[in-house]
Amino acid sequence: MSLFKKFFSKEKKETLDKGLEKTKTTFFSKLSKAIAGKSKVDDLVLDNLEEVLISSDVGVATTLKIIERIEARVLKDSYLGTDELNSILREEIAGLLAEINAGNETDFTTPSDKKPYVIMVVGVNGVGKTTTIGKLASQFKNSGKKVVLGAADTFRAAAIDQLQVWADRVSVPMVRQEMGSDPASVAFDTLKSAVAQNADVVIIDTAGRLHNKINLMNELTKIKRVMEKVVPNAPHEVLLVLDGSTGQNAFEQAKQFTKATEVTALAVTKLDGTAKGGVVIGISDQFKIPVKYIGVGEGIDDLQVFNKIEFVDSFFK
Ligand SMILES: Nc1nc2c(ncn2[C@@H]2O[C@H](COP(=O)(O)OP(=O)(O)OP(=O)(O)O)[C@@H](O)[C@H]2O)c(=O)[nH]1
Ligand SMILES: [Mg+2]
Repeated sequence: MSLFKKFFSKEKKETLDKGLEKTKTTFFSKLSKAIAGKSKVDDLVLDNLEEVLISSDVGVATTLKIIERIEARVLKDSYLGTDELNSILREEIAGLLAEINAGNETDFTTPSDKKPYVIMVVGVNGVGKTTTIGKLASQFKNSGKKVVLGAADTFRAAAIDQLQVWADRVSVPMVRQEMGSDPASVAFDTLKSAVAQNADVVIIDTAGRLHNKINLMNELTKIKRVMEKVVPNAPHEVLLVLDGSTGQNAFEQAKQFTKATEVTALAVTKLDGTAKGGVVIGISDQFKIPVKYIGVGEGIDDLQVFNKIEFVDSFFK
């Protein structure tokens, strides 16, 4: 590994540590209350631990899995001290995530055999789609990729301008039309332009809010269909953005979206400033769709490729 890369890994780690600070402080203070006055991991401690995990937005199903694993260890070892609980939890959570066939990447990359690689970004309003696109564009550009953005959220004029601000900031071209124009037509133009420019990556912003949910899903389907006409198999990635600070709500959105449209990757944003960061563990465990990115701040560099080992390391540091 080059020195340069090491330097950035360290930066990445610091950003992640800082981003997860609130989640960690809250979690470990609850945990210490849960084991106060107890030296042995017994049923009561396990009950309390279950409550701590659930209230930390890890999700019921994933919490039960973790508790079962610890229960099995208690049975096997017959005595487990509460002073070991931290490291046991760490091992069990790491073990659970290790079984998932995702979260192994560390760098921002796109497959070079798909050119342009088309990413369509979806999610309900306010979750951080446009911001995530800006951050992604910056990362891809830094890694030498030619990026084109498409402003297919034509529902609000401000949405187009907001993406334009990011495009200017990152210095990448953006394709836009008037507010109210057909989003599928914007997507079509964007792909045409990307092909003409020999671009490597296209990222398409979409509306999070329409008159109703059915309209929204129909629109997403239409955008997808039109893109395929320009680039076969596009979009290669449908990235669902979830607001991590909404905890269980993020789970619900993931369920609803994945039912209605084909989602291939997840981004969980706003993990900074929330105590609900445990949601990433639950979402990783419960959805077959991989968590690919996490948002840990509003800044341009505050998007990270989700890596489960780094995440657990930072959580239990
Ligand atoms: N703290 C923090 N804020 C974030 C993060 N990601 C996005 N935001 C903020 O969340 C707010 C909404 O982000 P947008 O990118 O506009 O969300 P959107 O999904 O495009 O919203 P609509 O266009 O209304 O559908 C903005 O104020 C962002 O700065 C993050 O990782 N951390
Ligand atoms: Mg937006």
